[in-house]
Amino acid sequence: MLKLMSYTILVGLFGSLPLQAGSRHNHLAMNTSKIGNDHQFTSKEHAVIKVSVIKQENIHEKTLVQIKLTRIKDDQPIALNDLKEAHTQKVHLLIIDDSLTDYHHIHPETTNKVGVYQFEWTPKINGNYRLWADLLPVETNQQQYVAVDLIKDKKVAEIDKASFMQSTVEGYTFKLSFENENLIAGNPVMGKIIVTNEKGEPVKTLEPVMAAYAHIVGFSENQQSVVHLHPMGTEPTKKADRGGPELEFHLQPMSPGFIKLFAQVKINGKELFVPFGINIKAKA
Ligand SMILES: [Cu+2]
Repeated sequence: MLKLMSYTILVGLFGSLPLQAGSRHNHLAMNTSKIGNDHQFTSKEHAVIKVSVIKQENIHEKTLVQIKLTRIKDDQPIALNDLKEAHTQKVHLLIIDDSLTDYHHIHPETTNKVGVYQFEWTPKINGNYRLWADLLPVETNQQQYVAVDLIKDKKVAEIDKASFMQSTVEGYTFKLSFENENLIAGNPVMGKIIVTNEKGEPVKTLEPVMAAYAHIVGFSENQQSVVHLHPMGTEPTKKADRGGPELEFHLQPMSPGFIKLFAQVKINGKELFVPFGINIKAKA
């Protein structure tokens, strides 16, 4: 069976598995400092772009946000030409509230100012929110994640740290399992999500979302790291391609604690965000 790996990189929290030939996307992590020189990893030291929020304005129910991407070393604005496309987009924004329940994946648009990008969104919770920019700078060709607080004036929320391995969204059930029941910091593990419909039948009609059958994003409880990974196996290349019912992926959590995972999938033309909660134990 052909296994193209799609990968992970988490900084701090997650690490990456040894790379297989054919890995096509590096996803990022933050916060890594001691993970080594594997080119799949990125870390704060390797980050060359920073993000700042320059404007937030309420327009009816929505909030218009403008962010600025600048080069860390000389403060020069980052234009689209300075970024490579990763999964069909040059700028992925991952936004999460501090209870880790309201996740948004947004692609901002350019504005007439170089380096300034904007989007509209509506937070579902009256809480604090952090924005992670997931970028692939031309300069380094290494994916990097940088974070900025979007909303920070609210009372700090509690995180429900209970593990949950099954979620039902829009009538579809998603069951998460790992080859080892105990998830240990530092140990790579193979995970699997199985999708079934209301009748319990396997769902084989996962549609491509940004050139993958799923985008699995994980946030650590301390809000210091993020992971963005994709299922292994052949990725969709055209609109009519379909995947499922199994999505297999590798995860290597680097730190103990709670991680909230969201699988973003598309079924019947509708994008679903499927939450899971996992707890990572410290290495004995
Ligand atoms: Cu993705």
